[in-house]
Amino acid sequence: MAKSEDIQKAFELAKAQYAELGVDVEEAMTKLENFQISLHCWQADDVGGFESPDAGLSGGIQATGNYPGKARNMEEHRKDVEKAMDLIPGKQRLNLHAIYGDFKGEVVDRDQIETRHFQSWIDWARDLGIGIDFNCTAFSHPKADDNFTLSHKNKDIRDFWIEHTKRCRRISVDMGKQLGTPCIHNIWIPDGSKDIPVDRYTHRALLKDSLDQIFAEKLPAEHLKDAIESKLFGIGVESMTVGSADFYLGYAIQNQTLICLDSGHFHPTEQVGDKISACLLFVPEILLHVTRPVRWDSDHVVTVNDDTLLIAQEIVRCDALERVHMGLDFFDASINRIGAYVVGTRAALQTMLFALLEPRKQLLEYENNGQLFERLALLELMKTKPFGAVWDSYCMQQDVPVSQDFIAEIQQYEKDVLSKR
Ligand code: RNT
Ligand code: ZN
Repeated sequence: MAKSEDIQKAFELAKAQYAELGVDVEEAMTKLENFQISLHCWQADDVGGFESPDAGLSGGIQATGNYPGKARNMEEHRKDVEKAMDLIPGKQRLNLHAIYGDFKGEVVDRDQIETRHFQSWIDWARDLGIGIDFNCTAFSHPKADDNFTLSHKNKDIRDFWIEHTKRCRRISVDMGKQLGTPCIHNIWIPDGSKDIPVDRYTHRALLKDSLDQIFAEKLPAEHLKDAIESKLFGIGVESMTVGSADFYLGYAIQNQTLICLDSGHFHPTEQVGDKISACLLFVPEILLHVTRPVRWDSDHVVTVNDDTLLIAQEIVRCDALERVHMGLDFFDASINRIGAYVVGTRAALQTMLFALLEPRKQLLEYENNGQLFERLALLELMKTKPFGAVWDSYCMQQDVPVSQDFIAEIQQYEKDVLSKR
């Protein structure tokens, strides 16, 4: 167990070192506390959901691994998410997918869902004092079997998904209203084709028309924020994705929706961090799906790496903590799933804290004076500063396990709960 006096002592020393560089550590910690990450519900059960026990995952996404202890029902799922949240400093939101409704054994098709199917989630969130974000689910369904949904050439299929998405937006409004914090509804669809199509244009025109129909219903902005998520490719959808980056950025700018940038949805040499300042000039707000693409869109657990750091740094450097919403989007079934949640979310928060501890004034001065060696030197120096002491103190202040202590807690949970499933 880490000793609280030692943590406090180390923190005081750290604070002084940062102060020397003009960094106010307490202010950074307060800003971090107000920055809420949206925890994706789908890490708990490999994007399974509660529609039917044996529904397979489709849409070109995949959770690999078969680690024992996966949540099999809503009760286990909530317990796992609560456990993860208990081990992460600060408050998080929950990011729900439509397939996670509380259907109570009833078969409810996607074009039939209503707020009542999510009421128990809203009540659960209210009890925890957290907000909810929401997603329509346009995959893992017979009407998405050929990987076309909102851009399908068959009008009946398109209409089915339009109806589903319209309902999801209305449910989002109820979530936002009841919980007193706007719900971000994100649209991601798998639409695309494995081999080279000869008619991309019609699919994209159809997607545009479907979105126009969906957004034609004006809903209160104080309860709902609309986001749309682009992608480069998926498994089995390698040659063309209808909702590409150009498509959705164009749509988001024209319609002033949020754009959702997923770290795994671009060419590996592109950096999502670089896109933040560009998008902020043209769309009102940004949603992020932070994940770790290892060689492809593999959705590994987030770690503190250069890509995640640049995202955090750009949010802070653009002074956009209120305009950029961070959701996570990894699903690793090969390790303890609660451990994955905790490591990934803590890592995302750590990158934010690291960015908030940057000596901004000095760095800017160097840059504006053309003192570029000095800028590089200071950026490198920051990597040697006692960041860990501030992080530990933050965890202690937030009443969550400090340093390595969360590892034992997850092992205990595995022993007591997960291994009995
Ligand atoms: C898929 C997208 C999408 C999904 C979730 C489950 O490539 O990233 O956001 O991961 O909706
Ligand atoms: Zn995503």
